[in-house]
Amino acid sequence: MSRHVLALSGGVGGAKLAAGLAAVLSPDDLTLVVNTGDDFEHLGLTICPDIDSVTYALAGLNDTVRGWGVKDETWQAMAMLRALGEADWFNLGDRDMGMHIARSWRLRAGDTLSQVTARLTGELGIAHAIVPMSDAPVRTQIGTAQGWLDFQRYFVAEQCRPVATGVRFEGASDAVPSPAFAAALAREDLGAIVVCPSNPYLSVDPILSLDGVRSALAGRRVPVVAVSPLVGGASLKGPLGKLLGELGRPVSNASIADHYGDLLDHLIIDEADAADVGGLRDRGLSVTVCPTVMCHAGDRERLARVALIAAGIETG
Ligand code: FO1
Repeated sequence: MSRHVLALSGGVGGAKLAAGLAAVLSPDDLTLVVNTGDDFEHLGLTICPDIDSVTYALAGLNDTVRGWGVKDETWQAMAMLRALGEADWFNLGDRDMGMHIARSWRLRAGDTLSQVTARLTGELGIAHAIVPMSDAPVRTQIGTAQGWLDFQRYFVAEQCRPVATGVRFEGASDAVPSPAFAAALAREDLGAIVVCPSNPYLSVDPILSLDGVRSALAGRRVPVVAVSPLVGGASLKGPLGKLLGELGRPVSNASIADHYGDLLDHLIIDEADAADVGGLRDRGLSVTVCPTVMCHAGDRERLARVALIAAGIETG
């Protein structure tokens, strides 16, 4: 039976649905492919913010108030770095720092990002496959009046203030999907693709930009279901609304649907945007309207079940 689910996720919002999918699907039935376009080298460490967000969410370690990093975090290493005059624009908690140290030395010892991620998620007791989109470096950059800014420079250091004139994914066209991503794309029992409620331009596009991914997804002819990251015509968190405006597109579910284009079969939108249904159906899309804000584990699981029902996957 075709019941394997391939989910594409970015960080914070995507990680919540990823955790919901992991709660309702067995490890055999789910591959979580995570954006690595936000990754960067900082203070000698390789930081993979979206892999971290998904990992911490599945391990129950995520800080739900801050939205990123580890809960009950302390900041002693950061205070010492500051005292030593090192860069302090990017905050690394003590426990989080352990993750970056473990990842960085293993990468330097020659393991691939896939191998390191499998090891570290396993050590945290996660049975589901969290896989980087690629083992090759891909770097999201935002075009601004100051030139192209690396993603974390734009997002954290500049707080998304510069007007965006474009987005590019350095290295994507030469980067192939990671082995586990490629294997999931080729699985005989692939039943559905779920696009988590991550920023389509900044978090999902890097995945779709990898060599051969768009055509492989389209070629599978399985339902592609996306959860819109918009709620009430605005982004819940992050720069999506601002970015859409700056790129000359309306902040609406129509823009999300247009962006994914033919790839998408079904869009799940928030009940606050129920008025969008007619326009989306006129584009030939199936639409589900439901609450999409995920505050608690129950919300995440409920939305995961809605996405799986839309994709025709039984969850028992
Ligand atoms: N986001 C911030 O807004 N400020 C930070 O200082 C920051 C540090 C950080 C450290 C590790 C990590 O895994 C994520 C971190 N994030 C921080 C979040 C991250 O910049 C973004 O949420 C993602 O890149 C967007 O998905």
